[in-house]
Amino acid sequence: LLDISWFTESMSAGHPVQILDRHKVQVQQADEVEVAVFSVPSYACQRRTSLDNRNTVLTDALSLLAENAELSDQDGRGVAFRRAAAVMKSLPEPVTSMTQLRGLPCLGEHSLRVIRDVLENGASREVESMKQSKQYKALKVLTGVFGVGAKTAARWIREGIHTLHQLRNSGHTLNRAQQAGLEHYDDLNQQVSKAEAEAIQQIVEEVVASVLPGAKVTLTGGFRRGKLMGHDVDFLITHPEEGKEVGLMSKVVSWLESQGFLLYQKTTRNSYLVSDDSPALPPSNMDRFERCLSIFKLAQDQPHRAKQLGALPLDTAEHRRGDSGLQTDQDSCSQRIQTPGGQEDTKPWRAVRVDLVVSPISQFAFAVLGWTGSKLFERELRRWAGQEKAMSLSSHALYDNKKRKYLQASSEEEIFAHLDLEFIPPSERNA
Ligand code: DCT
Ligand code: MG
Repeated sequence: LLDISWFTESMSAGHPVQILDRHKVQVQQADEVEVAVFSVPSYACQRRTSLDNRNTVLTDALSLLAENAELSDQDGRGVAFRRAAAVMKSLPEPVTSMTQLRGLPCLGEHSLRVIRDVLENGASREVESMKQSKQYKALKVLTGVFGVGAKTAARWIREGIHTLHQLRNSGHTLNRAQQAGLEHYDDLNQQVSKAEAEAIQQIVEEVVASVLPGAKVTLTGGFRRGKLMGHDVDFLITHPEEGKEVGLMSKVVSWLESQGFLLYQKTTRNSYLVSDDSPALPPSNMDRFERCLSIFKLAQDQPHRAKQLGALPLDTAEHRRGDSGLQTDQDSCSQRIQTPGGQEDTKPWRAVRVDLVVSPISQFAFAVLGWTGSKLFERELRRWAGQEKAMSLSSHALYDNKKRKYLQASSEEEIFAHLDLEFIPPSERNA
């Protein structure tokens, strides 16, 4: 359970060692001061990481360095800082001294330097000066526009564009996503609450039930891991009968569009085929499902309405529809969400990023595992599968490279078992 060999050899040097729990051992040192020394397994998918982070100052610093590396198109450095931050997130207690970190995995020289600075000075000088840098500020502002990635932002910065005002006046032709991103910039850079996510879930469930009875909607992403806030809302839709889900996305999107719920949407088709002789893995695990990236128009009082709705008995569907404002009649719907007088600050709706994904039931367990996150937890699951088990994991399938066959699973638990991993519930995948 605990790998403390490094520790007993290098540190305890004859002092009594007491195992406290899975991630901590206590050493009685010669001077009688007790220090908790942490021990964690090296892959994030072997660890339980709840939302109760005891080291937020350290993880915020490391996460900012990770973000800056990703925004600067340095993914390798980004992953290294993400891994270091994830190790700190999994620790059961606040770190108070560098000795406690001896032998922990994923802490490179640079991360250790940052941690030391925070422990000794309360903040990392490198992180503080990065936050103030013109380059970082411009990257944050520009990639904050939906549809703008690190490469585009870097190109604009090289042309001297650092602000939204400069972007608007640059004469650049923006694509449809970027135009919507600029238009709804403030809303999309404001966090989405759990109540707002639930309100959108209610709308999505209603439309899915009406176009394909029996289809199931699952809230995935950060909200499934128990987060109270997120940058978007992620849904996975399936039907218990294989094949029934075909054509579902276009019907759902048409309905939402006709009711004025979508400010922007882009749907991509399912292009994944399981072939008999090869794993047929997509280049990324994200892009082979039928998927709709959208910007939802959510009425501001929708969370409140959703709560009221939830309290009503099931047999009042007719009544519910009238009460909730989820009319199937276009006029009444658009009336409800139109801006009276067109004043921005009083607009009774907000824009929210919503991702809809449709999966056939045969791939559902892999899809729900792949879409629950966190991003690092997913990356580590795939790395574990490849490096430790000679398997290829995606959000469609698991392929055993030695046995040369796909391993079937109808639940997340079965996938963890195939991978020889202890099951980690969604609320403990917050790496
Ligand atoms: N995902 C992944 N790899 C990516 C992008 C996403 O594995 N490159 C998975 C993990 C999380 C899930 O998809 C949803 O993605 P996000 O919405 O970006 O993540 P989140 O955890 O839901 O974050 P937030 O709460 O901020 O929305
Ligand atoms: Mg999300």
